[in-house]
Amino acid sequence: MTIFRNLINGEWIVPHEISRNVSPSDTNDLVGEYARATADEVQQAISAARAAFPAWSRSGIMKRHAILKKAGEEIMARKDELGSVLSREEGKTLPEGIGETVRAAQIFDFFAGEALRLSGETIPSTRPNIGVELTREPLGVIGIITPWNFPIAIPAWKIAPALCFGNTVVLKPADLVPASSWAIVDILQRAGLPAGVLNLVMGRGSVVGEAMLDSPDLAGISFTGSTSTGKRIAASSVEHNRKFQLEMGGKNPMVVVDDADISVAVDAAVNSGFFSTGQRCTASSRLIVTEGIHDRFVAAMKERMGKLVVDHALKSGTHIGPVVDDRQLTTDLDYIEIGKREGAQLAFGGETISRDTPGFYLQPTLFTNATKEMRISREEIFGPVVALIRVKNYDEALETANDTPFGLSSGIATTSLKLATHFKRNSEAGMVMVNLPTAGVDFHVPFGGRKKSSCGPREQGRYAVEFYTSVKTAYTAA
Ligand code: UN1
Repeated sequence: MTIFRNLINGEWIVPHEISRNVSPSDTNDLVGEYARATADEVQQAISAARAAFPAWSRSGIMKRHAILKKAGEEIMARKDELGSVLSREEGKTLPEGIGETVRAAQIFDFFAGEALRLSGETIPSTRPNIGVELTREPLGVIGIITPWNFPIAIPAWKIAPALCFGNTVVLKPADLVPASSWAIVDILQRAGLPAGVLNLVMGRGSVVGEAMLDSPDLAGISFTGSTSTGKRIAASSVEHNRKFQLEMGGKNPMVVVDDADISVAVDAAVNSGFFSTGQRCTASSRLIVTEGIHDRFVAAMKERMGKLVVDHALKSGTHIGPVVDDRQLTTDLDYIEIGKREGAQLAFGGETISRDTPGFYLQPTLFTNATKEMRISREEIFGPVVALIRVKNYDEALETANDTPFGLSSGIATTSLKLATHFKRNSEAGMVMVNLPTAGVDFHVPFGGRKKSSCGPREQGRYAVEFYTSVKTAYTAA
């Protein structure tokens, strides 16, 4: 079997260590064998990216535009194949895998355009006969560390803007899902990137991630993943005076008030609670429901949940694929036990299921009668496990929605313009959705949260320029 290698300075490197990329839908299905980088190789990758930076940063916008555009076109042309590899390695359903691949292609297309739209400002000085110019320049080498739950979209939305604005990159994808990152690196390399501009160091966080954090030569790190790793990245970045951008956990509330359209509310709650197996930092893991609609909403949720098919990610008709691996399944099951012990009522699910293939299948799970103090209402589980909290009225719902250390996204189901407007203004989240799932965002607008969810400038859309460039203020006496 081919071993997929790391890319350093334009060379595919013979590996010292290998990881087996196994499908969570079928643990007998080996997606591929992938290299694991050593700390030394990480240093070589960073040095290569440093050496490539001066020429790449001056390569001109047309070259960067052309490479990103070409890469986006190839990803789009191969969406079915890449989407299927993604679904095999991560476990989300095939339509979800293909959808995510299309999103990655659109992101490359968007940033191909952004390369051409980079602009600055000229401003009169406070002193006569002096001009002030503001320009944006790339930072240098960017370290990119990505999670397992969006194996192609998240690498795309970090790599594309980094390259677009003239930075060079060292990419470390999650050890669980290297195939999608390997594919985009291969595509970008063939699209014409000079050696060293983009380097791939697949492997373990404890080796590869740590070596990146310890390096004084990274000008910035963009990270999506757990809160604990995010804190480590922040601490090491302060030490090295390096820019950082962190997207971490969520415990996103979906408020359902008495006047909600019940089918809209159930659609939004089921989608954002259980699709992608609940493994999205934007998932609605708390449903906050007012008294007048509570019983009808719970009954409608249970009915819908009964129709959800949990099965192999590639099977047609599957709504929910497996949990990503045995460790995450253990975490989910531990939280289900915690919920029961805390006194919440298990209204649906809670059990693992067996299917034709050996995989990590778990029923979508709903707890009712949860309180806002319970751990299942406060801690991010990252699985298809949702806690429903009953409240008296909208005011209590808003207060409960905001009573969380996190602040990524939030949602409300209502037919009232007044409540929708009030919620949009007063929700303490970076992204607010009205009559929509809290997950499943557009690729061309800013993404990010508040409180413990995020740190640093927003990702995506035009706002991505904030992280990936530094502003220069130049004064000229005329
Ligand atoms: C989405 O909801 O469409 O890790 C994207 C995550 C987020 C991405 C969510 N950074 O789940």
